[in-house]
Amino acid sequence: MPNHNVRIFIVGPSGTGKTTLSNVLADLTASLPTAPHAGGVYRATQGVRILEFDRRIPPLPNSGSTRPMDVACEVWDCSGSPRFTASWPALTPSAHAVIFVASGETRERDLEAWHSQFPHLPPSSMVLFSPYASKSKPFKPTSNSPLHALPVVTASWESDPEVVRQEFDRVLAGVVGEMVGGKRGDAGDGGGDWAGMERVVV
Ligand SMILES: Nc1nc2c(ncn2[C@@H]2O[C@H](COP(=O)(O)OP(=O)(O)O)[C@@H](O)[C@H]2O)c(=O)[nH]1
Ligand SMILES: [Mg+2]
Repeated sequence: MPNHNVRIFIVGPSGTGKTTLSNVLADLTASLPTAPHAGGVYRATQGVRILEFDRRIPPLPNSGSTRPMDVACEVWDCSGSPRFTASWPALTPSAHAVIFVASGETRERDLEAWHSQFPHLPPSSMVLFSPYASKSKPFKPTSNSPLHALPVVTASWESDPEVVRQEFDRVLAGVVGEMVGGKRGDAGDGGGDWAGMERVVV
């Protein structure tokens, strides 16, 4: 049985690779879509797709334990379409962590609009993925943006999936550390399902 339940949102504009990243994290590599440049067809995520899987992370520093921890992850692969923004305020407060995915073409103010949906989360529970391989250049927040406080990971999930998983585990460890310290509640029951939500248990 996993020790903790953590809910992670993956957000950002359409076509930046959120669904691909979610599949890599859940080890669903067999179901990775073929990129359009390789003859595949882009399918936009409708509403939100929830992936449930377990991760084993190293013992927390200063915890006194030498045992790895099993974490039940609930990854919310969110649609980047503005059609779904009305649902955001009802959903985002339950997030323990958030991963932003951006390309070099992403407008900073668009990503800041997503960022403003998570005022309850510290920067340590956020990370910005901008895979260098997929686009000409990574996204780089300007110094006066709230996004500037976040680590930017440019590793590609195609060539460096282990680096991507390590960064994910680092964010998980931060959240679990706060749960152990009593600063956060658990995700507990995932709540009901609704139209526009697809749940995948890995
Ligand atoms: N070459 C390459 N293509 C990618 C990468 N990540 C995503 N893609 C492709 O970009 C398209 C959009 O990806 P998707 O994950 O659906 O983006 P989403 O709209 O943010 O969920 C898909 O056709 C993917 O196959 C990447 O790292 N490298
Ligand atoms: Mg998608």
